Formats: sequence, structure tokens, C-alpha cells
Amino acid sequence: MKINDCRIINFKKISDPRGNLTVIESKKDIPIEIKRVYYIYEVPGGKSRGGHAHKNLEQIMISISGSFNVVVDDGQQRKRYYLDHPYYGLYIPRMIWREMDNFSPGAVCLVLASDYYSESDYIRDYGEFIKTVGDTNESKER
Ligand code: T46
Repeated sequence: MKINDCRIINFKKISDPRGNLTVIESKKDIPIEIKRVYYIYEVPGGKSRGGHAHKNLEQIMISISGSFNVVVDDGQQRKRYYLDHPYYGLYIPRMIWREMDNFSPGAVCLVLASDYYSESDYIRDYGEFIKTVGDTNESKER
């Protein structure tokens, strides 16, 4: 996958005098069927998370509260996103390295995932990631 396969999804915001409501339906508002939801919160100042890619998993990351940065990397290019609204989701396809940092106090990162947790789906070594995407690109060129 390439950096341009990552994209911001703008969810609908339903507003009335009582406040706002955003709804996300599988395969309608997002390109995946949601099998797992998790959230990251109370991240101490200056700490970063991520630092891995997934062989098959696709995810949508949302800043439900506060803000943080996400760097995505396809092995050739990097792009930095700043997530600071609960109606924006960052879609990250398979085989994209991601790192998150600059969490504001009280930030909550909600993640919608296309599959159940499996440690064997992770590539946690950047050298291995670069080698894997390099091998994939080479076999496509052949
Ligand atoms: C990702 C970013 C955005 C579980 O047991 N089940 C789970 O569903 C998850 C996500 C994690 N874990 C365990 C595995 C580790 O022992 O929780 C521990 C912390 O996980 P990790 O170091 O992978 O956390 P992050 O914040 O670096 O990464 C997570 C997701 O793992 C990853 O898929 O894309 O958030």
C-alpha cells in the first residue's frame, strides 16, 4: 500500500441545540467491517505509541477528545496527520507503518479495526517492514 491509500474520512456531524452526534456504520461510512474497537488514553506527555505495521489489518483512528499526530510511512514516503476533531477518521490500510505522538492532555484515540487482535499480524521491526515492502515491490515489477 502507498501513502496515498491513507485518507481522512469526514464523518457526518448531526448538530442540534443539545450538542453534536456522529455515527459510523460498517461498510457505509468506512470501508471496513468493524470486528474490534479499542481506545488509547491517559498517554503521558512526551510519550509516543505505535511503531509498527500490520500485514493485513485495516484501521480507522479517531481523536474522540483532544489531539495527537499520526505519522504514516509506506517505506518510501512519510506523511504526518494531525487529528483533533471527533468527526475526522484516518483510514490506514494494511502494510503502512504508523507512529503516534504529541498527545494533548486528555486525548483519547479511538480505533476501529477490521479484525480481532493477533500479534502475528504485527511487524514491529522497521528494518523488517522496509525489507517486506521492498520484496513486495520487486515481485510486482517482475
Ligand atoms: C495500532 C495503534 C494505533 C491487546 O491485547 N489487544 C489489542 O487489541 C491491542 C490493540 C493491544 N493489545 C496488547 C498488546 C500489547 O501488549 O496491548 C499492549 C499494547 O499494545 P501496543 O504496544 O501494540 O499499543 P500501541 O498503542 O503501540 O498500538 C496500538 C495497536 O496495537 C496498533 O494496532 O495501530 O494502536
